[in-house]
Amino acid sequence: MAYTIAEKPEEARAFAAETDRNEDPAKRAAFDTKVAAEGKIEPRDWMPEKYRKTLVRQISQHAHSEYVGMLPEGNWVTRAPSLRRKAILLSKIQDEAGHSLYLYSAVETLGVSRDELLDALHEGRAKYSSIFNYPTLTWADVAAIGWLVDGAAIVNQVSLQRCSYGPYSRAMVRICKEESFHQRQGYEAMMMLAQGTPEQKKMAQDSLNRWWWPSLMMFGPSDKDSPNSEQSMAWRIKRDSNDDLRQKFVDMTVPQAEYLGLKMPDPDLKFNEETGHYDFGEIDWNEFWEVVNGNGICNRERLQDRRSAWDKGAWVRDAAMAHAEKKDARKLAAAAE
Ligand code: FAQ
Repeated sequence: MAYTIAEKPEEARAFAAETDRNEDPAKRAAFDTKVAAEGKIEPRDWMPEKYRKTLVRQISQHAHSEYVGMLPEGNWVTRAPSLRRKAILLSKIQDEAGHSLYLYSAVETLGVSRDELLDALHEGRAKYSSIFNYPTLTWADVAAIGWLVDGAAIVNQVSLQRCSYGPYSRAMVRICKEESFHQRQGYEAMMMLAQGTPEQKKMAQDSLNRWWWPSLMMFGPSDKDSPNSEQSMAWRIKRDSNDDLRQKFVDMTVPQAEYLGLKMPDPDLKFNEETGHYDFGEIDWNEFWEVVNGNGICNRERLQDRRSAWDKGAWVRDAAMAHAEKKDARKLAAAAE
């Protein structure tokens, strides 16, 4: 169902008309032309209010995902099996924090402050990716997150590098480079387990069994049930549909599992010679919506941990502000001399 403004101009115009009836038609036309010509919309450019709101929604959810996404892996920093693994894990988690910062900055360019965004998250009003509400029970889960979760994130984010909003698209370019390292270290860690002792191989298989379906859910609801896709694709915020990206991820990952000698937990998974893609079983959408709506295994714990980290970090923020104010005052005094 993937289409673009150029292919479906009437639909794109219908969305546009809905956006804001009071908007200036000349500005609107310039915006549409720029988007259709693959130009980037920048923070100071005029944009329809609905376009701005859609970006705030998606980029903030993405930022929160990176921010909450540190927690499941953070659970294993003190128990990593070697110093090398610990160093890799620490640096990966630090990268995820960095990703959330680039993304919060991208949302700030749309006129929403970081404090507002974090308040919404801490008060349970904001969404973040369902995947981070699953527990990390064994070390193999850290490997599975790198391989599958970062793998799924890359498929989605490579596509978002072509997003029509400049700051988001540029953040994606840098994030993808880092995620690609994350995915490779996860696959390598999984390979060590899959080629290890029978217990290690069992641990790797158990981890794949638990993370496979939630990873497929990361791509969001099926296209037919995705209320935002049509408009976001018309505006070139999203460049590929949820189902198309999910299929891409399945096609890419199944051979990787075969190479590891692991079995995908899906009896319906089968290569379709006609389509050239893997057919796969039905996703449990009931589980997906339960997790999205706050009832996953770890939703409450994740929010509690974020709130607690925020409260414990208050003195650091206060100290940084006091230092910045002192520096500014010194600069002012020096300028007045
Ligand atoms: N979880 O109409 P659509 C990472 C919501 S980063 C929770 O299809 P849309 C790095 C959706 O927000 C992972 N909610 O929505 C890492 C919407 O709710 P709303 C995050 C979900 O926006 C790795 C409603 O359902 N990546 O992993 C989910 O067009 C390892 C209807 O859905 C991004 O955020 C879900 N899985 O498409 C970090 C990528 N799916 O707002 C640490 C950017 C859907 O209407 C360790 N985002 N919903 O109330 C996107 O590409 C899109 O926003 C989608 C959803 C594809 C996620």
